[in-house]
Amino acid sequence: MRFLHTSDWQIGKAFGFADDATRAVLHDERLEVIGRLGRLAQAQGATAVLVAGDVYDVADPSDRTLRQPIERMRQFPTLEWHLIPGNHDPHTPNGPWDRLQRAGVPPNVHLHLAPQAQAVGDAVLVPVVLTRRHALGDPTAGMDAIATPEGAIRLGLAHGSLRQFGAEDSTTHNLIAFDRADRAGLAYLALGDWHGGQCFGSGDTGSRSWYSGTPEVDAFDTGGWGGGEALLVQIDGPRALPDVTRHRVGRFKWRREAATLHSITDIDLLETRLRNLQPDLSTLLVSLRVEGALSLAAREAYERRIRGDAASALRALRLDDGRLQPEPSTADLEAIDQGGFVRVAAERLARMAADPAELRRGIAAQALQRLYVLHMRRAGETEAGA
Ligand SMILES: [Mn+2]
Repeated sequence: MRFLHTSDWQIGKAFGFADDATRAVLHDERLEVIGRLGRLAQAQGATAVLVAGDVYDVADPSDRTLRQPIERMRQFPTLEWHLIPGNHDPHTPNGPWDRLQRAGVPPNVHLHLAPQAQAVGDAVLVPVVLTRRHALGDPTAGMDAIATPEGAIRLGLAHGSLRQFGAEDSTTHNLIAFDRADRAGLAYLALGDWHGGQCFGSGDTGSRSWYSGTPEVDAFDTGGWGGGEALLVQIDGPRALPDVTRHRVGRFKWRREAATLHSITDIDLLETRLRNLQPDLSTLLVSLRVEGALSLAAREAYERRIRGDAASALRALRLDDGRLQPEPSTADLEAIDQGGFVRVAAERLARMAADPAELRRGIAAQALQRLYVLHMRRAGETEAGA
């Protein structure tokens, strides 16, 4: 028995931090990766793809969003795709799965909406169906009692958080018993919910519980060994240990970065670091946290080279620079005005921007920076005209 395990496609995810063009690309790539999964399965001789929940990001996708992944799967008629609902898209009355059932799906797409065993190749699939976002109790508890023919390879398919010893967290829902694979006599438990891949179980029983992670990363923190992968699983018998290989299918990489800036040199180093994160920056999204203090001249360089140039080189740059403080130098203030009322105003704004008790501190800093940029621009024009 040879199959592909994937989960958490999160079709229709909104990506609120990104601009419209980027959002469209990220949405589209979540569909494109279905094609890569299909081609990988075919190339590796797998006949089935198990999708462990959260196909959709929301419980009420538009009709187009609902149909899009189904149409992608239709394009692989020799592959059997097996889907279960997840916590983002539980099986509720008139929910996405009801709508799909009413509209009909291609014969190679199987919606598992009841906890009933079903033959899949040489194995038997034992699915778990979430009917609400947060299940009370262990959603996989019923698996143990689902009967399958004697000697069958039992494949579990479920969505939720594996309960780890000593890590009981009351805020985590859909908790799955750590030893469910053993208790339910599963050769393999295909899990979804965690967007980074991980495997559990060891010793005599080996690793039978696996999270594939999302095939196309959708956040800056995915945990585990990260997302962007699918698992190719080979099982030779009901109690044989699964032979699992990780395959990269994702296109975009997501990274967190942080920097402390005090000078133009720091900005140089940050720009170089961002540009060297990977060869193809157009497939990289960065969440950058910046703190420190910059002169008005250095801030101008920061705006141009980090918020401008580097952000344009990347697929997306999410900047958190609220803690980057202005530190106007004497040279900055001289550049604005040698004396007179503009200089007086600049110095007042500088004092306000430096005062932690000043409510309009942020506005003062912005106004001072704008004053500086305007004066530098005017100085440049005067020079060019002279
Ligand atoms: Mn998910």
